Amino acid sequence: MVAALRNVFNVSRSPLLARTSIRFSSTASRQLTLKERLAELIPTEIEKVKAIRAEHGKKAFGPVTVDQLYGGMRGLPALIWDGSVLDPDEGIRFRGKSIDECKSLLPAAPGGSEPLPEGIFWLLLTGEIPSAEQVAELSRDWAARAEIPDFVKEIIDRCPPTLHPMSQFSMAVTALNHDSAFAKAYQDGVSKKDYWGYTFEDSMDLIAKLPNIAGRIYRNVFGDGKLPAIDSNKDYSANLATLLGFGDNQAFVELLRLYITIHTDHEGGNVSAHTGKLVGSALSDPFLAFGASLNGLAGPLHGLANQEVLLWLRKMQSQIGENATDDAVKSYVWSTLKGGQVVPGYGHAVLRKTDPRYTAQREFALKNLPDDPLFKLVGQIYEIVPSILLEAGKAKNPWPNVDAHSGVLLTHYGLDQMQFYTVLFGVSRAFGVAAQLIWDRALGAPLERPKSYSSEAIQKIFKDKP
Ligand code: HAX
Repeated sequence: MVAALRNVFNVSRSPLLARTSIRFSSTASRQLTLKERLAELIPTEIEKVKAIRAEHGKKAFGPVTVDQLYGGMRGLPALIWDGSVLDPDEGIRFRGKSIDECKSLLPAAPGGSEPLPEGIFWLLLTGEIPSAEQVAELSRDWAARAEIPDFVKEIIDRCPPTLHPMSQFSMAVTALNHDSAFAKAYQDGVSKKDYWGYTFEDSMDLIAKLPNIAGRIYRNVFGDGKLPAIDSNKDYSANLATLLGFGDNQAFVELLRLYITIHTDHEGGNVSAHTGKLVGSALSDPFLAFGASLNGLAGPLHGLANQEVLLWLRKMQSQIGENATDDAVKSYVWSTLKGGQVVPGYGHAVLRKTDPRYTAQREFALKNLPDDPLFKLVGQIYEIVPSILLEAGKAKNPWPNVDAHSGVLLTHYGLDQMQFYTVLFGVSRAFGVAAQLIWDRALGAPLERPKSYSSEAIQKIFKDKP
């Protein structure tokens, strides 16, 4: 305890902490800020990793097959990330906690019941459940950092409305690198052991500025370009909802809290998380690293699938009508597969059961919009698609993933511009990528550089070997 307090005191005098909104206080009752708590945890974690490497570092971790080299590295053990772990059958656990446990343990807003995303960021970083006060302080801190530079506003305003919102989003996030604390500190010759503190500051700025960026893109492309101000008394999701024009709808605000929480992280190997980690390993700052993540998230096999699901559903409705029979839906699904396309929102590279993020959204829908026609269609499709995918015989997982459901909920509340859906996924994914970047810098993660082989080399290596 004494050591911990001494640690807090030392950290509070660091210039890095000068930018956090809680200052060191002599009152014993003040709770630690996220950065102070991290500063306490990092030395122990460094020792833990050292010990693991000393004991197990030279041990083999299972075979690698040639199929894995050609097959998108599926299942290849290659990364360490403690924030979340994905079990093929059970789905995601954030620091060991299931979505249901997060929903019951993480603080909710006064009068609300969904978890505040501020809480899952704390959990991802520390493995601990924050108090309501600590979460409220994060809301205030993010609101205080939310303003974006004028030149970033200009970049967004100059984009043609026909440019996909994800391209605008990635451009604006990349441009934030102009003010990166990490990039500046690196140029100034900062020591490696201090990297994490600057990465933390950039990550906090990144997350804080995303509502203003996302809101501006939304209002420019789909509205009149006018944006309300961030309210320093509101939580992150309430502010984002206000910027999008839905701040008065409490059910929508609650949906956003749940949405962001469950989309934050999905272990380390998915395209957006891994891209952020990879680019960050070159000591690119969090804005550059997360800009790259967004470009991966914008692909239709990853985050763009939520847009694709809605487009697919709308096309289905236009072809077979709104209250189509099961048989009509079945033949539409088959026509998708026979056309050489995927059924968006179904299948997964790791999961082998229904995605619990799908289930969490379904539970929200059952509570808040049980009679919504599109929700009913999603339920009807759930009864039909898995057996067709099984019969088609290719997909290893015939069950729905997170993207099969999210667009329907957003549409219900009037956010029916499906090209924007992946931007909301991107806002959420920043939490997981940022947490990973902070820990990577704290633990001194090296440059990522796996080995690639030519096909000729594979043939030579296995020549004469059965
Ligand atoms: N519809 C049709 N075919 C599918 C399919 C689907 N939903 N899911 C997989 N398949 C096919 C694959 O295209 C592949 O075909 P080929 O052998 O011809 O290449 C075959 O089944 C084997 O694929 P798999 O091993 O089961 O799946 P992968 O790990 O290769 O890919 C994907 C996982 C998520 C990309 C895949 O299931 C897919 O394309 N799903 C539809 C798109 C989607 O919903 N993406 C979002 C995933 C969740 C996510 O990341 N959200 O951000």
